[in-house]
Amino acid sequence: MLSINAQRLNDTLQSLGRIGETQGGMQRIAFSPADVEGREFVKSLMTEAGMSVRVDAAGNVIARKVDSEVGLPAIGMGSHTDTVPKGGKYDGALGVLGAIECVQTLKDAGMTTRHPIEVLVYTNEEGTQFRRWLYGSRAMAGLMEDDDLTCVDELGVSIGERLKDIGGDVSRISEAVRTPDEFSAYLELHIEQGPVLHQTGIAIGDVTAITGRIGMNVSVRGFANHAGTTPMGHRRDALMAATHVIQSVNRIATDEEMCRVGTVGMVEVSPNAENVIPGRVDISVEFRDETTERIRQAADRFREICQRLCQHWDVTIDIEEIGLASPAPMHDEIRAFIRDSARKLGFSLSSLPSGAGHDAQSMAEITRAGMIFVPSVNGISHSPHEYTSPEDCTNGVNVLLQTLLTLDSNLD
Ligand code: HGY
Ligand code: MN
Ligand code: MN
Repeated sequence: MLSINAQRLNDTLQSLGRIGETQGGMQRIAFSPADVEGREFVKSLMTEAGMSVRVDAAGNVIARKVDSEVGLPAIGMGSHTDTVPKGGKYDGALGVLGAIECVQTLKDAGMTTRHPIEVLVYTNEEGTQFRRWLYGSRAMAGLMEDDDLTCVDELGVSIGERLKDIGGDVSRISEAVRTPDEFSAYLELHIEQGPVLHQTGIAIGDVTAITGRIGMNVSVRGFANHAGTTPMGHRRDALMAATHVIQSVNRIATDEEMCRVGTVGMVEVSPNAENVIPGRVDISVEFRDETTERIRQAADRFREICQRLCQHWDVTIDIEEIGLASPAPMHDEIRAFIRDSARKLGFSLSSLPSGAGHDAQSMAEITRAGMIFVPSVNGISHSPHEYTSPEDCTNGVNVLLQTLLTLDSNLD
């Protein structure tokens, strides 16, 4: 059975892992010079694998290989190369480099496919910039919202400017939309980013569904005043109120179990001086769950609590919803092919949901999508301690290759 070049895969993973690497972890933030360098490296591998490469208006890198003129829809594979701040080397990178390794392996073996193959590298999957996560894949799936075209970052630079840095063009973003007839299926290989596979000693995960997620920006406004002269009873302390807002996010997900997880990842205090009572606090809030209604119920409960806190602390609390990624079940037919491939290769296998979001949840809107997971050691991810062994990476890419080949011979 055809198998990939494990050494070459590991080499490319380590090479990409050196681009944007810092003492504290990976910093290949979307649109940064390191992101651009990482994209150029990946484009060079795509060309070497015999693919034609282009960048769409949303900045997505699209590599394509057509062996036959029959004109079938493409089989897509891919992921992202941008990272979170202080992130790991495998999140996204494995899916992109694994897909390229499959195409290179077919080329080395002189094998052709009935379907065109596309390898896709999506823009700003993490949403670290502009807080617009799954940006490129949502553009491809026709899921752009107004803010996606007009947002500006913390330096006041517009998304239009940033897209130009990676070859995109916000004025033509509708041209990035792909239609269902262009794809026969989409596969994404990804590290699990959770503990299940590693804890149970299972080699391959067949993903059942990808979690939904709501993101909100919460601004708590009080009144900045002198820390020494303002009596405790006369304060409108935005940070004191914010501590209760933050506690409520945790309580909604834990004690009240209204959704699977709730997280506050960013807090910005203003004016952030030790002798000034904080006048304003900006907080990021996200809730995730397998169903939209539970996500909505958590968000509604959160709004209710914030209303009460306003009165108690004499502050105002503005809640801006900045995005909702719908939960996405993976396609049964594609999942069956993934499980078959894993069994044919003799790997242990289990089916599990994804607590992380992925570009596959955008692609599931336009084609049959499936995801393959490999273990994350101790379930750690979005951290410099993120690690998946070379053997597990190789296993995942071999399952990706076998699934690609069976889809190619069985679909259409
Ligand atoms: O945040 C996520 O779920 C993904 O890693 N972008
Ligand atoms: Mn990812
Ligand atoms: Mn991630």
